[in-house]
Amino acid sequence: MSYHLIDFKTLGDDRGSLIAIEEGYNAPFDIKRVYYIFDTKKGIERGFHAHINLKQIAIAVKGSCTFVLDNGKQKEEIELNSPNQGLYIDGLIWREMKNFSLDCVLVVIASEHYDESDYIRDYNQFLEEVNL
Ligand code: T46
Repeated sequence: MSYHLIDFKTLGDDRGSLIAIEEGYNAPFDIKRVYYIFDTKKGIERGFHAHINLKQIAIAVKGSCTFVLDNGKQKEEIELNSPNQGLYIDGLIWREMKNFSLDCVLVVIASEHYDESDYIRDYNQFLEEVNL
């Protein structure tokens, strides 16, 4: 279980910018799914779960939001506010998302198809899993 920020190389020219995310290069897993979160209402908080196996990269391609990441021992807040940066999260990290700007578009690239059985949505169960 771990997380870190990834800086994406911007491929730009005088027309503007472009970023490519490619399996095995700047995405350290096989990409099976992409989803995006947008139109998040003012004051809404999301997440409140961990994953058992899923690896993901979250990118605020527009606007900003804050991830609260908890490994069962300590919590850290990371603000995503740039299409040039992705937050890689691997497995058993409890995550909460907050402070969504009204224009935030959060793109998430995932290593597995959607599977509700991979979610741990109970914080005490998460702590038990982390301490196994
Ligand atoms: C995560 C954070 C960053 C699907 O049917 N397919 C999907 O691929 C996803 C991601 C969700 N859903 C359904 C399940 C729920 O009925 O969409 C609804 C909202 O999902 P959820 O409440 O899990 O959304 P968030 O924002 O709390 O969490 C999401 C991801 O689920 C999660 O994996 O790490 O974003």
